[in-house]
Amino acid sequence: MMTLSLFDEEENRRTWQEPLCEGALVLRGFALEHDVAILAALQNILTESPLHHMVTPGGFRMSVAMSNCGTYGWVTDRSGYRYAKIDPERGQAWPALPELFMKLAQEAAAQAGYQDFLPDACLINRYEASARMSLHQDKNERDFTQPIVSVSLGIPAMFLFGGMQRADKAIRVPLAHGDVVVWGGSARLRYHGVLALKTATHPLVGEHRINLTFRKVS
Ligand code: MD3
Ligand code: FE
Repeated sequence: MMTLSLFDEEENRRTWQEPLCEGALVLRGFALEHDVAILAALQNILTESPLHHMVTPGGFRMSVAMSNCGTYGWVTDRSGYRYAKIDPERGQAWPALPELFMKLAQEAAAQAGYQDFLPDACLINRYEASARMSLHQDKNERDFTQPIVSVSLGIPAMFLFGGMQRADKAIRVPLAHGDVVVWGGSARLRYHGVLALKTATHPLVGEHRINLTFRKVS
């Protein structure tokens, strides 16, 4: 049987690849040609598992609304941060990770040299104006040699990319609709965050920014 990859016809398309540092590769506009399909798939996921402002272990409501798809979902509440197979809001498994999402994440990871990336979690973050994410490390996953792939959609944001310690100076990286970043190698454990978003409107997404992060949790 012949299988056609979504990307076969675009094998030699030009992508503006921007290495941020060792291990971090920015693929400008990588998700652009699939934006409508990604947003349609997202709509279905969010109908099943709605976005929700979770609470940090310290008791603060997050300004970013979140949901997940895939085998595992990232959750936080008063008892801590963790990955869970069950959406605590519904007491049911998270929606499946769509084939289109898997292909996109794998194709991006491959561009950065990760040929066997098989994400089992996709965290969906939705920002509105003034929403932000403070500096943190992603370290609830088992294997830090696995990259994280992030996809930005909607209104732009200023991403903060720091060092191995919270106090290290952070550089600012603008992320726009369609940008994909592969975070591997030594970038994988660097502190990062997102500055408060400015009010803006995107023709497809409206007044929001959506960020998908694909992770191999288990
Ligand atoms: C660098 N999300 O969900 S995506 C997160 O834009 C998160 O919503 C931000 O940080 C957002 O945990 C940033 C870019 C990103 C994601 C994961 C990383 C950068 C990363 C993990 C390690 C290093
Ligand atoms: Fe993060």
